[in-house]
Amino acid sequence: MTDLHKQSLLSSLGLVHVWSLEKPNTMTKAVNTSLLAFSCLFFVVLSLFLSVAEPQRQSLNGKWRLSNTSGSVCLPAEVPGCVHSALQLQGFIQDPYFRFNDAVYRWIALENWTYTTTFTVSAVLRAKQKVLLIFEGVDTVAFISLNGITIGETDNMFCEYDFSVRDQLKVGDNELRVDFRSPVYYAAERRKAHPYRVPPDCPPDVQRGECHVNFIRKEQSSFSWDWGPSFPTTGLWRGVRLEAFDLLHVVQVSPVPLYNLSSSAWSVQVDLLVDAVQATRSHVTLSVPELESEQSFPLELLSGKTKNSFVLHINASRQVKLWWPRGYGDQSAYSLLIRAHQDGVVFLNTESRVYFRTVELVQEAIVGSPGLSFYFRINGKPIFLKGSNWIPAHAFQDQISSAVLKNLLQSAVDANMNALRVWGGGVYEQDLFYEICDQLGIMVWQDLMFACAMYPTEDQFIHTVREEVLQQVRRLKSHPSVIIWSGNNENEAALATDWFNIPASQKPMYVKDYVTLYVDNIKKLVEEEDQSRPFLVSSPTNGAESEQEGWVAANPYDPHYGDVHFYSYSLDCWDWKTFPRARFASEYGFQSWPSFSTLQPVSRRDDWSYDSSFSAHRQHHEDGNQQMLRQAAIHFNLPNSTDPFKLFTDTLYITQVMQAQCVKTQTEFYRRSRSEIVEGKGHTMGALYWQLNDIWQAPSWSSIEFGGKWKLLHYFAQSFFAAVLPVGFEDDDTMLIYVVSDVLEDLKLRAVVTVYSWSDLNPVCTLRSNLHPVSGGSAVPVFKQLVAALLAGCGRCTRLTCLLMFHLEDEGGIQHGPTNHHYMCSPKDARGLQKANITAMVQEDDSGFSVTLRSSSVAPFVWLDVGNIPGRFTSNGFLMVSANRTVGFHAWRPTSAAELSNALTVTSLMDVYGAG
Ligand code: BMA
Repeated sequence: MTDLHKQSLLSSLGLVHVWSLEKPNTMTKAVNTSLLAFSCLFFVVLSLFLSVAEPQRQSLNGKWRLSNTSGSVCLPAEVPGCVHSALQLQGFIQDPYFRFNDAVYRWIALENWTYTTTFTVSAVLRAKQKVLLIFEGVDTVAFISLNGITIGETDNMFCEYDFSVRDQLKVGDNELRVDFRSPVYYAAERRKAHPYRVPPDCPPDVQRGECHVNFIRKEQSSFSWDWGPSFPTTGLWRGVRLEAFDLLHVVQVSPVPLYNLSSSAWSVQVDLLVDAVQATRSHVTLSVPELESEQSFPLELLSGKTKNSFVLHINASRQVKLWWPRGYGDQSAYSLLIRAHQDGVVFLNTESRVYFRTVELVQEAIVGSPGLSFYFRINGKPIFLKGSNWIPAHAFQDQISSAVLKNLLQSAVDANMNALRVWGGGVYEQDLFYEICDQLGIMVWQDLMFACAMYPTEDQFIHTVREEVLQQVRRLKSHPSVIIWSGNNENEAALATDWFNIPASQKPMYVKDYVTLYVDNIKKLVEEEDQSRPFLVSSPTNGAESEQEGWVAANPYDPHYGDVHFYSYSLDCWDWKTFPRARFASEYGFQSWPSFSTLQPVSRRDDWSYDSSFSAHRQHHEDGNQQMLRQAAIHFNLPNSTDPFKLFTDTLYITQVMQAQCVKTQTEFYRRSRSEIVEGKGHTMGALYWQLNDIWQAPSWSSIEFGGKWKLLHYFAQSFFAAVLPVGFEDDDTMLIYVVSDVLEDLKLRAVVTVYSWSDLNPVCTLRSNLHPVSGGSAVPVFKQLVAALLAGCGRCTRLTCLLMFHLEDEGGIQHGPTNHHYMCSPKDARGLQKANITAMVQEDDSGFSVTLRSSSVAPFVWLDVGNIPGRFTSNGFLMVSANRTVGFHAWRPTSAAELSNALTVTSLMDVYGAG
């Protein structure tokens, strides 16, 4: 074995030590046995050496002990985990999501809790020069002691903590103890100690939550939100481990791509964060072998943590494959190798992934419009962001499995989304979330975790926030999916539009605090750490214009600038004129109820009515349940069954129908506004509706129910986010159809409009527009006709009797994009619309399950439901204008045609109104 072999063996093991062994003497035949003996000796020495030299990692995850202060509750608890999960798992409490248990179990967050574990340390580990005790996530305020000696405190759920504990460790058994303070009492105390009010003090009563969450750095929605319960968690929510080493420990490697426009050259900035036992000067070699790029740099380590930054220039003669958002190209990645050596001996050997892509947030003047543009250019291409907003997938983070994450993110791309905003009231998501987004090409708008509140700016708070931001930016900046940092959710708007009744005389003080936190600290820090993507101070904001106005614009919702959040529950959502023609719509939405199969496991029979105290309890948005019905009643007859259970499930259905149609109308309006300026407004380049997922089983703005079931809205999103989409709408008395194209190539398309009567499955007439050129990435009108002329030309049609179906075709008659529809009246006024008799047959063949439907008449909003059998249909909630239609079903667990058939119900609009 040569020195080289020894080195590569060690380096392949990730070892990091200078070492030497005598070279074997020249061998002769006569010493075959001694060679064998030597080899054995060599491996003994080597393994001895390995055991001494090898850095050691010891996980402290697994079963710990948990107790409250009084000692009245003692139980085993899993780490990572939280108190609620442990109590539930050990049978101390029922499912916290069941009925009113959020209120019943309020006491849990008012207690102080202690986690303890005993672990054994080996002599080898104890002999290391340095041992770090690392907590990957502590939720939240705690004292930590090891063998009775206090080693540190924590106050931020979003920070990783490490403590140097070699001297406190014993060979043999050690006791580690984490004493948590009640987050609710801690927050209240901090408020009391603060010289002035930092609003809001408490959430609205309807949220049934806890107060002063803005005084504690933990998931802000854990004290309740308008879609979520109050479960202020406590626990070790990420892993705990020991890292023992003699030379150094690599804390983090963060490569980010940089592109030099003038020289058209790529480089990779690599930050290497290392914890070293002693100061060392050496060299590090960075390479991207696939791009034949390699460079060496001096490496200087101090004792303790040092960040070294290097810029590796990529060989200009090699073609770099880019990372593209979904729909625009591949998500290419490269391996980056990092090796450090001294005197020819490798002592650091690690690998990371690097992706090449550029992001620009373009805010520039637009001809014919006051204000500034606001759109993302990725790899030089303007890209319309289509998607939604992400909230925590569970109140108890430890219960979010990788399968749940994968399923939700896959559901996002299956609905043709290319972007998600990780909303600022939740958590910085786990690594896996961003890894999946990288792979799927989902662009992430990453908020920092501040939402709907003012925040304190005292030293201790700023200090912990700075550490949080530094750590999170370093952790996430290598992900190409993250395309923007945004400082907070709605805090500029809250201040500008006075959500909290701040007296005018005090406003400057709050503005000063705002600027201190988000601009002077956070923005500065993020920009120092990461030059590879833009930073926006808030969402919504006027962006560059807000900056001009001292970071708090007079109207952060101004559609001429930045992004907009827009909610209106009382105006008719079918009327696109009620929506602001924003540059970028980062939030808008409507509530709906989840389906019965999602509610059933957390409710009882007496809860199954829209007026039950359960239905009121789960609704955390003031007047939400009535708001949904009022919006639905604008266009639909509300369910009127005399059977109370049917009335309940029909009502759940009608809220979903309302939500889907509202969000469809609004999203289509944004998408068709991408190329136009109308009355100075337009060039909309983003539509992210509120919200993708749910935290529990309750009414909310989500398109996916807790558990993963798609609501009607999510099926609609599949169509309204299609790359090529026909959008139909009326402007005064004119019917228009636009082609919205997100594809890069130019197309030539015509609209084909088929007029149907509500009373007949046979079309009344078909109209075809001329072929129109449609440039890649544009929205253009291709069909325009006065409604009266259109109806008259179609013989027996009136607004009340007919509806339009339309799609796009190219020269060769090939359809591009989905078929869409336009109602000329509210379905409740439609003449001739009958109750459809729909039969369904489930079959299984090689390609999976299919359901063949037969309808006796035109049926709007045909909804297939297989109860609690997890999976999704290929389409659902559709308008049926033909007698037959077949849809597929992707099951997420093994099932059978018989099981599906038994569970299947089919509902369409007219089933919920009428006798019975
Ligand atoms: C927005 C979000 C959330 C909220 C949603 C619905 O303001 O940022 O705070 O849940 O509206 O009200």
